[in-house]
This record gives sequence, C-alpha cells and structure tokens, in this order.
Amino acid sequence: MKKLKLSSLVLATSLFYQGAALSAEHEVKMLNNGTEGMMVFEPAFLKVEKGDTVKFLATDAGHDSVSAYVPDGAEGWTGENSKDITVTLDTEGVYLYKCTPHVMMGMVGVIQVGTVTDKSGAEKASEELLAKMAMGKDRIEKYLAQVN
Ligand SMILES: [Cu+2]
Repeated sequence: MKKLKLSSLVLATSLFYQGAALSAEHEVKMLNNGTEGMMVFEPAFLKVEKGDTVKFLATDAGHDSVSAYVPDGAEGWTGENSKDITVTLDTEGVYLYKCTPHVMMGMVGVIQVGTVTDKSGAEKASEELLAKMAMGKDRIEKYLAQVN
C-alpha cells in the first residue's frame, strides 16, 4: 500500500512537470532585412499551442508589433516602437499582426494557435491589410496558406 502511494506521487509530479514544459516561449525578430527581404517579421508564420507565449524582439529599431485580427474572445496587443513585447495566446485560432510603420511594405505576420478549423475570419481580415500594402502583398497569403 505504501509503495502504491509513492508511485502515484511520482506520477503526479511527472505530470505536473510535463504540463509546465508544454507552455513554450517563441521568438519573432523584427528585422530591416531578413531571408524574405526588407522589413519582415522572422519567422512570420508561427504555429503554437494554446497558452504559449510569443516574444517579439526589437532586433532592429523602428518596428512594432500590433495585432490586426484576433479570434473571438482573444485579446489583442499593441507594442511600442523599437520595444520588445511578449504576448500570451490563450485562445485557439488565427492571429494577424502588423508593424505599423511598415505594413505598407508587407511587414505582417500570422500566428496559428492550436487547432484551427475555420480561417475565413482571418482571411477576410487580411483583405483589409492587403489594401494598405504597396509591396509584399504575396506574403500574407503565403503565411495564411500555412495554417492547417
Ligand atoms: Cu517594421
């Protein structure tokens, strides 16, 4: 009996640590020049789990990260120019965000949180971002295509 109690304690403890390990932190750099060209988030498409955090890094100055579309019930974010910002994503769905000074150059990003069955809301919202872009228009479609 005593042995059984001990093993269930060990099991409970290991489950606790597994739970803690599941919540990951991801990093997105804000760059003047990236592998995709000028004025980009890198990586611009991220797939994360519910409860994960994403840290936007002001690697280069002059950028910000501001949400442009979030799923129902989720909170948006407004980063300051040239500052890091960390957001926790607790609601499943597709998130769109932009860099305010460079959205017209296609500086946008997409985050998928958990399982997404319907991305039509994000696709519709992307049209509004596309209307503001003079270049890099192909980026947002490319990122949204990676949602699965
Ligand atoms: Cu920017």
